[in-house]
Amino acid sequence: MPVAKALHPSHHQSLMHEAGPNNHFRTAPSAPQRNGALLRGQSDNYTGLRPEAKKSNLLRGASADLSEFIWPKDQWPSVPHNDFHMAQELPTVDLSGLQSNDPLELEKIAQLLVKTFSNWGFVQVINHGVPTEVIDRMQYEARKFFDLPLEQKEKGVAPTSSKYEGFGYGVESGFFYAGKPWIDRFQCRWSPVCEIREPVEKVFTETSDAELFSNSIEEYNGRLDKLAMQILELCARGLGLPVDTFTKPFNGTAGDCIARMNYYPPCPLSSLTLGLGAHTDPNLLTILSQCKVGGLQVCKDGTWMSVKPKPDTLIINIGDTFEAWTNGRFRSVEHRAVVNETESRISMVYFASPPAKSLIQMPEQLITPQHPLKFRTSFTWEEYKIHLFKKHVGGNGVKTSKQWLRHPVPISQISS
Ligand SMILES: O=C(O)CCC(=O)C(=O)O
Repeated sequence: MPVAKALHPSHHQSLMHEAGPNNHFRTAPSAPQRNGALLRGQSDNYTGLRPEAKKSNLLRGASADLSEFIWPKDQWPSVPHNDFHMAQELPTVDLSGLQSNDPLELEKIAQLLVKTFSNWGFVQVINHGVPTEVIDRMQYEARKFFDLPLEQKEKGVAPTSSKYEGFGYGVESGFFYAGKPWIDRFQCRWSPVCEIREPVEKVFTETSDAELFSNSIEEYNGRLDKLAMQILELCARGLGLPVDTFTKPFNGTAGDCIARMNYYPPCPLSSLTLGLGAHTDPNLLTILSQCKVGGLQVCKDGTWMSVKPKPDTLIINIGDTFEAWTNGRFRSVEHRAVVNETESRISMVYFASPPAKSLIQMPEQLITPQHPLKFRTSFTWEEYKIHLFKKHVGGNGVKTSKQWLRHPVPISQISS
């Protein structure tokens, strides 16, 4: 099987590889060549766009020639969405031992997770306990939602400065990076209070459709609450800490958690744009499932790699808060979403964080001569969130806000 090492954009910006029909690699035309027709047809409003894209509110406010979606050249995807021929693959951990409760099995899984979170910041898990039907139903309902006419979906846009700001249907402008992202979205607060039903009831004309959609979100995310707690316990175990180290602040609740659905319609500018720019997640732990179309890319030691969609597999990644909590033992790693010209893609993302006011205290055992203190020893998610939103300027805002976590002094001594 041919193996190609993905090139970092700064190394080879114009060289693109695509998997050919027989899995051989051929050099794809350069981005301007591939997208030339669209660029030349600038006066021809949105020709070349598929109906799925026209149905999305990503075009709201965009100028007719789509140039707002063209990102700076150094950020053009160097690896296409379906190039999975990487020298290494994101490690997979089998969680079936979780059901057995056998301490030896649990220890084995815990060690694997710790190793993977330390090296990659990401892991794929199988036999995770979330039934296939629950994931499939969620995917199906999400697709049904994004397939609705735009004017219908826009009934679920939260008015700015309402308590739902940033939630409901649509992408808030804060997520603009160096270019406009090719993405459509629905998100809601999942806990402490589930705020899904209000926007959903406005969107669907049939009450039964609203019920089905809301029920599937509740079922899916309820399962992920359980999985998130199991992963946190395994992480503590694997780091040699009391098993409840990372779950204690949750105090039996599901914490402060967001449920998001991303929709990336086919994009005629796919080699010049991104669905989501490179970013790390600010929260504690993220659990993602993607449909059968690839698009998630993880930056492994400076090289972008595509994560191949696999049935029944969930992807878990460490957020900035967990990186800080573990004094950097776990890595919060940059990732992004690339788009493609022919197929729409859905990803469903669950963002877990401890309850806003619970104290996150770095375990002393994680500060050693080999691992000197690099992050704050104590903070609350609320404090970090306030800082994040104050400084938030899209993906770059998250990057600079991350510095706030890197103050290895007690919070009381830091002026914000
Ligand atoms: O769609 C994806 O695969 C990535 C989603 C993501 O990173 C996000 O929603 O923050």
